[in-house]
Amino acid sequence: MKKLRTTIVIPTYNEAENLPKLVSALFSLPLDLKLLIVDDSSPDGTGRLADELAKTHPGRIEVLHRPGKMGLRSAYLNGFQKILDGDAQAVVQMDADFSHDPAKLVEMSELLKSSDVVLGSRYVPGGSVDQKWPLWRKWLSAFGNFYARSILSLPLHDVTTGYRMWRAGTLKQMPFERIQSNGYIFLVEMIYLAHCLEFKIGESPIYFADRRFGKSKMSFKIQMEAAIRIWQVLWNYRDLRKAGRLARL
Ligand SMILES: Nc1nc2c(ncn2[C@@H]2O[C@H](COP(=O)(O)OP(=O)(O)OP(=O)(O)O)[C@@H](O)[C@H]2O)c(=O)[nH]1
Ligand SMILES: [Mg+2]
Repeated sequence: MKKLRTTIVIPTYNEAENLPKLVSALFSLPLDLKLLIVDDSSPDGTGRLADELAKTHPGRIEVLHRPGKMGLRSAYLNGFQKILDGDAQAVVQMDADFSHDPAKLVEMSELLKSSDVVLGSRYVPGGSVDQKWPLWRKWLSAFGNFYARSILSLPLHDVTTGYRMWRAGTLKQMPFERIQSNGYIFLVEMIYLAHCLEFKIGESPIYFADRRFGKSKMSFKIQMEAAIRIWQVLWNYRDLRKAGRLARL
């Protein structure tokens, strides 16, 4: 079976210690992979490192340099815009800090054969989070998920995971201009939009490891903000819920 031409979008902010190791772990996989690194002028020099890696892997790594820290939402939307004109058949969203195990991409590619998008899920049987994760973080992640999927009536288990594999054709049908929220909620909003447009969403179990190197950017404030914004997402797509697929025409 011919391998899917897959491009991985990796947003980076201060991931100099992780990036070289992540690149070699990815290119050692039995998959047809290209990488697009979206770096926001990381003070630790991740951008320069990415350029060097691109030189050593000609045609397989591209780097998008952005002037300053602009958040996850625009990092991914800028990345998608750049990729979707190309010949990628599948597009992956993944963090650079080894929280997402590269080896899982093989299983996710398998499930993508019968799905429009596959989530790397911590909350399906076989999925789990790092035991070393502080209790507040475990609790917040599990509750945040329960909260989001209940309010949005999403028949899924892990709606905040940042590890996803999309069919390029599915992403091309997503009205990105309607997506407003940033950070965590951006991830929830994207999968909610895919659900409202009736795309087939699969969940593949993953083990979410705590960040290997570098400082955590997670905070209680970010989570509280997310809890409030969920209602806005519900309101923003009320038309799609009503009209279902028709709304896309
Ligand atoms: N380009 C870009 N990348 C970002 C930005 N914020 C985070 N990232 C990257 O997005 C990915 C996810 O961010 P993380 O900091 O790992 O978020 P997290 O997993 O919720 O929290 P920690 O791992 O505990 O910090 C990582 O690869 C980050 O380097 C940003 O503003 N711009
Ligand atoms: Mg992380």
